Amino acid sequence: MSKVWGPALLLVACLGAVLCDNQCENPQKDAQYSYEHVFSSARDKGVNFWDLPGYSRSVYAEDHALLTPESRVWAPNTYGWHNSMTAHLITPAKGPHFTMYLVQMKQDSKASQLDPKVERFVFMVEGNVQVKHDGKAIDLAANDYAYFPPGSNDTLTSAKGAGLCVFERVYSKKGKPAFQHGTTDDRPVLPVAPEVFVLRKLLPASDEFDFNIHVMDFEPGQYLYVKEIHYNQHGLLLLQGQGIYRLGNNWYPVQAGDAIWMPPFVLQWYAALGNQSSRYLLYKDTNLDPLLSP
Ligand code: UGY
Ligand code: MN
Repeated sequence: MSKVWGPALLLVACLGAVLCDNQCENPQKDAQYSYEHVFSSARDKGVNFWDLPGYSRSVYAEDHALLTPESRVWAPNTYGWHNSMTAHLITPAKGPHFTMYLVQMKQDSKASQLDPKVERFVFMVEGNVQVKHDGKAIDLAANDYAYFPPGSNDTLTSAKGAGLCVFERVYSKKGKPAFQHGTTDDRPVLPVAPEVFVLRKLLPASDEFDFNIHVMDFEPGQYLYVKEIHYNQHGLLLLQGQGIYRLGNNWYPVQAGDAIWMPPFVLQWYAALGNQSSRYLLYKDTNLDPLLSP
């Protein structure tokens, strides 16, 4: 460098430094970039859509619905659930004759007295509740259940909190179904051949009951043999596992926590996938004359 250019360049650099201290700074100089998603191995396994703004797997169509956890709307103390939050997933608003909803009971919470026309089934997902039936206290924990017939005066309280899945409907028969309670895995496994899943029914199959709650277990790779179409209605909660649920001509990837509404005659089929067994809870109306019943 010549003797003239050296000092001149130094002067320009110093001037620049002084001026740009306030005015010429690159506004993005301090921006934090993170490009780890471009080549991350996690991306090869699939994008985690869970928190993507505006994205939901939920679908509410004319002939079926898939209700995934990110679209649950929780309401406080709905219809007499005291100190509790409820998220209704299925109601008669879209045609079903039953409701299916989740309840988060907090500390020192209780359920309402039932409308005398309504029967209620409660499945325990987590936590503890106490039922008082005919003066007797019954403690329920995960996988336990209780059925309250129409006109029941029994109470249901939780001292420390609980998570429940509840099914209710207006009783539609002339019988006198009795209070029931128990533990899912104590119920007998019923024959289903040529199906391969494990089936338990939580209520008696006797004629006075107008619905039942099935618990169905599939090992990964097992699937429904019958691609079912039937007049019965279903409300389903996937308690564990993942797989593909076919509803009409839609094949939905599903995972634990997802709920499904199946009205009469929707084509339905399930295949369990992944590395964990699938278990789902399924409302099904039963013992009803399809000609005379809604
Ligand atoms: O009993 C049922 O209707 C039952 N197999 N349906 C279902 O799993 N979608
Ligand atoms: Mn079915």
